[in-house]
Amino acid sequence: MRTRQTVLRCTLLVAVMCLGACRKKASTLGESSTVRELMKARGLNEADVEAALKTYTPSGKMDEYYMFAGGGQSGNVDVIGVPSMRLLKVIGVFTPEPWQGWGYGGEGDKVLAEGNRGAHKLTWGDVHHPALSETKGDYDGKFLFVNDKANARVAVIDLSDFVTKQIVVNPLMVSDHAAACVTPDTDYVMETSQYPVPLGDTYAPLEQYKEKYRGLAMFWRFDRTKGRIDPAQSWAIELPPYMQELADEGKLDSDGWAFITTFNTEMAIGGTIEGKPALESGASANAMDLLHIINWRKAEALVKAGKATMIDGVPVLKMDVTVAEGVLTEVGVPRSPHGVEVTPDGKRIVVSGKLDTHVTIYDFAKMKAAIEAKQFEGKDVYGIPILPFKEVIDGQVEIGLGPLHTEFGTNGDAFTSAYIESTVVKWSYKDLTKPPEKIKVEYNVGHLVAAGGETEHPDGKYLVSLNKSSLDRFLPVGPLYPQNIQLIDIAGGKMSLLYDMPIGNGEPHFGQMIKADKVKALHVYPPGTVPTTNEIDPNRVEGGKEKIVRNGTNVEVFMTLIRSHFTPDRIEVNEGDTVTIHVTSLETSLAGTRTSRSRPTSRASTRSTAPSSARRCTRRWPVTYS
Ligand code: RUQ
Repeated sequence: MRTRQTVLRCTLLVAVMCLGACRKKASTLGESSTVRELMKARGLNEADVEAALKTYTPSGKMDEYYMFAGGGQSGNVDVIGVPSMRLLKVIGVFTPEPWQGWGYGGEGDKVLAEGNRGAHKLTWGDVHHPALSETKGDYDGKFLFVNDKANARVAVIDLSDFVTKQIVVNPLMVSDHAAACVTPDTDYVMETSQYPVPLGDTYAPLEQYKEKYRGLAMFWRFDRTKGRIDPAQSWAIELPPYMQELADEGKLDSDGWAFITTFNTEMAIGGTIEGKPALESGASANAMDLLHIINWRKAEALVKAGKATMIDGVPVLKMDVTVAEGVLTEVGVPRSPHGVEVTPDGKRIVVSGKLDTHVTIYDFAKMKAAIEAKQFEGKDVYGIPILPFKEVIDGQVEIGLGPLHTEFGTNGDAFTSAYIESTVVKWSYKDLTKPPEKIKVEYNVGHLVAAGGETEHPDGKYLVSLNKSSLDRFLPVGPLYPQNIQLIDIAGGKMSLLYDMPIGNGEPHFGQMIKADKVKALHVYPPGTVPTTNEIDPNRVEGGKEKIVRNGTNVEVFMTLIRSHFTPDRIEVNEGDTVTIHVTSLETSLAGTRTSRSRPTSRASTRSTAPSSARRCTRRWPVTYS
């Protein structure tokens, strides 16, 4: 306690000295008393001031990390600066975004349209799990992949301009959950189903659930040079109709493998209104559920060898093939598992069971040896071999009530969210006997995200707890509370809470945090660039060459734009004309709009207020005139 107070006093003193230096005055005790008065007036204690000093980011100073948070049912992605927790951008993905013209007559319409399910136009999504692209198991800052849980879709966002470039629709699933997750070099983006359906666009009554319904793991091939998923090179693995929950890809020792939790091995189908047991209780009857263990590298070879069956245009490895070839194995996991995460060294797999108070740590070497030796303790109803649970685990650690997800720090640190008791629990995957440490979070944490926390080299610096409720944390805004995402310092010995950020739109389900200097965002586009394709628009126009071209009732306008100056600034058309406006932004600099800053930085001086880009919109001209 004494040492802590000394540290805090020193921190305060440093703050006071900084304050003094900024004012170009010698530090005096008078200023120190100003800080004390401020603390008193605002009811702050020393811990608050310490937290403030660790997060306060003065005007013009950049954050150390980007956090990309899934925007939940708002269907977009929130970009947040860490440690300031300032919202930097909302990336339009599955939902039209009027302020940035996403889905309002520009090229973004085409990307959104790629995401339609046949004739069914989709204008929203449920974004759960962002995954940053990786090179050799570490985030490379190039791409971000997100899923739409509600409609089984995956989107590709380019981090050179933070624009969504592609949406792919999974033809074999109606909902996904474990997505997106990437292989260590981003060869594949994995998406697994949550709620099983009969494969191949067919119908079967729920009574035929066991025979006809199936889960699926989709391996979307990512073409890095094109920056797009290549559906033609993608394939899938058929899975039993247990409800697939979450997944992770192996790395290093476990590279080439994937792990998927399942929670309805009972294959319950509910039916409360018919007097049958509720789906929830039916799906929680077994003491153990199952983890799928997939040798995806071997599966890929089987697909190339022609062992897959085409269903709705996707090569699918059916269960009889994967079982016969030893590609699909299972192991028991304690009741209703949720998260599964591979440790940074790739040697262990951590599974949390919602209805179990422990995390279970599996040893990949033991799993692999048992698979090779065909050391199984039985088979499931589909003939998939099951590994002996006790033989392949390292052990279990008591976490608390409702453990959901785990992220990693340095030196074997692991952080698990406990939903029911609203805590983040730190433990060691290298020393399972080390007593866990807990920090309270407000309230009901789902996911958590640590800086670099899913890579081979986590940073061990910041952790964000993504809480689903906030109750008494913010000014009341009616019965629907904002979510609360809380920044936690994990760099010191003990975890400490730094900051609360309310999220007043869709629930940021999961996030990924990357060192800011790894992301090389463009400051300005080459003139004429179409943001959704990064190609130069053939309809771009140079300054001075603007024109209006009439062809019958079709009118094409070739327009330039610099800030609020449009050329031409007047377009005359007839009622019933179809007007297409090609807009080329010629804006290239911020020089004219920069106001004086207290802290100019070299980065800011080259910034542009608007990207120089081409945008096209076609619409029927309004038929009413005033
Ligand atoms: S999981 S219900 Cu991310 Cu905890 Cu979706």
